[in-house]
Amino acid sequence: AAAAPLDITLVGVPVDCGSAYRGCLMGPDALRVAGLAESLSELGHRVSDAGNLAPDLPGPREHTNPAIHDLGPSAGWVSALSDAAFAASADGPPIFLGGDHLMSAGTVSGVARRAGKRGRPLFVLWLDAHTDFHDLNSTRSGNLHGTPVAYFTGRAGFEAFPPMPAPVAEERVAMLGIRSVDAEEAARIGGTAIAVTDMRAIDEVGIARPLRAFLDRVAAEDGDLHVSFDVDFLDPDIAPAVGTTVPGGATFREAHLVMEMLHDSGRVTSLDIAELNPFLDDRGRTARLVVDLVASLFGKRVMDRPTRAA
Ligand code: HAR
Ligand code: MN
Ligand code: MN
Ligand code: MN
Repeated sequence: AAAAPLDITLVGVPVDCGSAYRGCLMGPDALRVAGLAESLSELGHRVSDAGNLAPDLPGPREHTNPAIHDLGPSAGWVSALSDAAFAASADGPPIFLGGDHLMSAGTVSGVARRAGKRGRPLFVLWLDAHTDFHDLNSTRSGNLHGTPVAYFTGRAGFEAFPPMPAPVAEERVAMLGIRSVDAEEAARIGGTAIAVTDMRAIDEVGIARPLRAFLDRVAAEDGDLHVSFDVDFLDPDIAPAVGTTVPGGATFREAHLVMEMLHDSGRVTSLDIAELNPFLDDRGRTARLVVDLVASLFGKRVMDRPTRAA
């Protein structure tokens, strides 16, 4: 069956100051070149490309944690993204084309305001090798893409960022694919209500069961659902274009199954694509895989894939 047509807005977020590896600023254009808009249009959706966003003026640049770099520009991105995400989510689902994962501090800020305006609870599905649960005091790398989940769940330690307007409740956050967690993050996330499904759990019970449980909770509360897809969720053998590869990630079929189940849920109201670094790609294969996965999320079926025809 054809997917119900949606009004999808693409928002380019060429941020790469949250990462130690330069290159994520080319992510939005790589996704465009790989045919993102065309593949969504082919599914019957109305797609508009809002172009690339620019950061607001830098915020404070000094912090007592000497490891932190690019604090001012990072705060400027969060501020600009919060407004842009709120605006872009008015009529249909926005897709935010990153950009490193710092982007999600801003996108979730904006879509949380949108959900609040609709009178719905916001849920966040975090697809990532990493928990990104540092605050500005705990990060040892100083790479602020390791902090967005702590920020948008309203934890302390983000005085240099714009205030999170409507913090997401911990019990409405689920993570899938986790396999690299720093000690400070592990100690703190264990004391929260965030549902962390690591790769061992996926090995043991499969990826569908924890996702189904989470989607049932979104439906039970009639929630909005933001999906934050870090490309390093995928195994580096199939998705080499990320700076922080971690072996043992989601397979091609696990990733498509997640996207297909998300589509079937009918719940997804916004999407981030984070950490794609085209400078590290192998003739565009990671970008093309990501475009295919996004198509699955927006209604493309594996059985429709021409390469699968018998
Ligand atoms: N935990 C590590 C740090 O804080 C790495 C986290 C960031 N890496 C990512 N985000 N790609 O998911 O430096
Ligand atoms: Mn602004
Ligand atoms: Mn991440
Ligand atoms: Mn990651």
